[in-house]
Amino acid sequence: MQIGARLFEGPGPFLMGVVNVTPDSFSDGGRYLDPTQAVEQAERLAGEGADLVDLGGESTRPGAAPVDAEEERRRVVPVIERLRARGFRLPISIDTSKASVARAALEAGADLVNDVSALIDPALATVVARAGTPIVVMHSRGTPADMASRAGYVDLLSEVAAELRAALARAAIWGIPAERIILDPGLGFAKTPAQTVELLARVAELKALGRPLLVGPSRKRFIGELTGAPIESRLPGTLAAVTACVLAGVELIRVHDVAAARQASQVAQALRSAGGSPLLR
Ligand code: HH2
Repeated sequence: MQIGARLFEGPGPFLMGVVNVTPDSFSDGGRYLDPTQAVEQAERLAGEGADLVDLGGESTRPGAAPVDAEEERRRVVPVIERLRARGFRLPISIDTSKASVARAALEAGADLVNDVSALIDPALATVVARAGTPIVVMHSRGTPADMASRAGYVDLLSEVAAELRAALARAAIWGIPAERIILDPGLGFAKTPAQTVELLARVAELKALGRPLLVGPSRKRFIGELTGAPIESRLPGTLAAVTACVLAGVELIRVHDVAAARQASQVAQALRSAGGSPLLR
């Protein structure tokens, strides 16, 4: 898939480095709210081996306070403009569910949209369809305010797959061809920690949807539930999850700690190429 000036082809895995330009993101809130710090962090992640970066101006953690579009634009657009002015060479993804933020970010130099709302807004779809960029369509239910109460599934895997398939159908109607869509099971979004573990363990089944997969396990609550580790100490658990993603054939992995994830993914990819993954049999 062409994303910006780069071609993402082959088995990957490609690493998406996270830069949250927010005061309240669950693991790095407040650290990169200042545009200078956000720019430095994006450049640091590029130096660590990120293949693309994901900029977000609104936290999506459960119960996060909504941010209006103007404030979200004010947070992310200057960062994109500065990165492009400085010759930043990686594709930039804009993590937003708001059409006006996506439009402004794409105009400022972003290359793709990361939509954590499972593409429910036709206005956002129209922006992406007109721009002709790729989009990440992530599975979720409801909003960060109510998603925790919507984690009722009879058959988790088939319901997530069916809801992603429905999002692909909406995208087609709204003018976004399947070739431009990356699918994401949405770890932790309208899922309990136990459901998140099941989804990660069975993520290879979602390859039947026929699109590249992106998975975001980084520092998430299921790791804390399994290990008791606080957010700032979840890197080892994150790397175990990154390894599982690579062995399952996931193409893109969204992480905060790119250098460490790069090493884990290189080893996991070597194991996978050597034919040793039972997940693939
Ligand atoms: N997870 C988060 C945010 N955006 N996008 C995709 N496609 N997949 C994910 O799993 C995903 C995502 C949550 O993590 P983070 O950005 O660190 O936190 P916050 O939402 O609090 O800013």
